[in-house]
Amino acid sequence: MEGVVTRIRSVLCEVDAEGSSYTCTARGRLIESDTGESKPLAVGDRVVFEPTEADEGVIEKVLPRHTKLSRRLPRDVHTEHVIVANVDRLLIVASVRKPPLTAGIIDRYVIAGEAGGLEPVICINKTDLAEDESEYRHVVAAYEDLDYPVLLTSATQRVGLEALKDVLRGKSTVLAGHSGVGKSSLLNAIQPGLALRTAPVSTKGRHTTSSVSLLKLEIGGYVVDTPGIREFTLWEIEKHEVAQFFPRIWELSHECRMPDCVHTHEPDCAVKRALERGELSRWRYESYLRILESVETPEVPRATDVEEPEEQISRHKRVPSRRKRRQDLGRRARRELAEEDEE
Ligand SMILES: Nc1nc2c(ncn2[C@@H]2O[C@H](COP(=O)(O)OP(=O)(O)OP(=O)(O)O)[C@@H](O)[C@H]2O)c(=O)[nH]1
Ligand SMILES: [Mg+2]
Ligand SMILES: [Zn+2]
Repeated sequence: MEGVVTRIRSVLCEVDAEGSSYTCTARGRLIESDTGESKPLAVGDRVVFEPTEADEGVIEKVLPRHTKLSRRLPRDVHTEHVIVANVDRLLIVASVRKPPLTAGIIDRYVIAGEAGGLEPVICINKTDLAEDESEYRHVVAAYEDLDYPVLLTSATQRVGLEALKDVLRGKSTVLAGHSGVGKSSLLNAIQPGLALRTAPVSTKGRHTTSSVSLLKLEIGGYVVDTPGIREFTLWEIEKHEVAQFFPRIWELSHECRMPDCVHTHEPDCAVKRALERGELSRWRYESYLRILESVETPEVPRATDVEEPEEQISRHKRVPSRRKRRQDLGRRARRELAEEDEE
């Protein structure tokens, strides 16, 4: 049968196929792989599986992905972590305050989205906490200038939800952004039946959503809720490629003297010249510099975001034999689902 992975927990995947949900294990090589991916299976993957019981099965293979949102694992430059596969849009959620609005993370996600074939949309939530619009106006203007749609929402005051629905309707969309910005709250606001867990950002560094999951929307379409990720480091982007994601800088770069100019210290650089003449926004140039730097050095993690998704399958963890896993499967699945319900 063919289905879609909706959630991954430890060595178990939930797969939706023909209107039913199956709890599946995967063939060994799909769990421990040498493909340079930390976890060859991701939520959103289309898979071929063999049903073994009424609601259980074994995943045989993963079909090719048409999009992916990836990051580089912290402390391991050679390992790609695919957060989600095959979704159309990336809704980058930030908040006006609590946590404060920063452009760095938005830029990073915009680039990861573009690189993985997803359409980025920016959502600035918690507008109710702003004293006035000037707190976020510059951010809205900057991304609208780049032709990215920007939504302004308040999940608690129910502001901007119709526009949000228009973005989500009939598409598959992944929500990403720091812990506590209100990703799960926004989804609950447009579909209360989802009943996703939400909580104030705690000082103990706890995040609320603990695993990535694919959910069906009543208005049509799918959404993927994700936990805030501590270190979102870009995967497979080289320094000289960064400018391609900043259209104005890219345009100017053709006039730089050095063919591999990264516009920081090189002589006769058209980008720096435009900056001095006020023809390029300093704010965008600073974003560019931050991304350039982050391509080599990971961003400073926020205490509240998860270090590793909890369901992460470690490459070094010993994988039990298939027979043992099958034996454990039914019992574990039932226990984990029961625990989930309690949350
Ligand atoms: N004032 C205000 N608070 C909000 C708004 N949206 C969410 N919150 C609050 O912000 C806190 C965090 O919201 P969550 O929805 O759990 O945030 P999240 O982005 O899902 O966080 P993680 O799951 O940890 O990544 C909760 O206490 C929400 O009630 C908003 O629009 N305005
Ligand atoms: Mg959440
Ligand atoms: Zn240059």
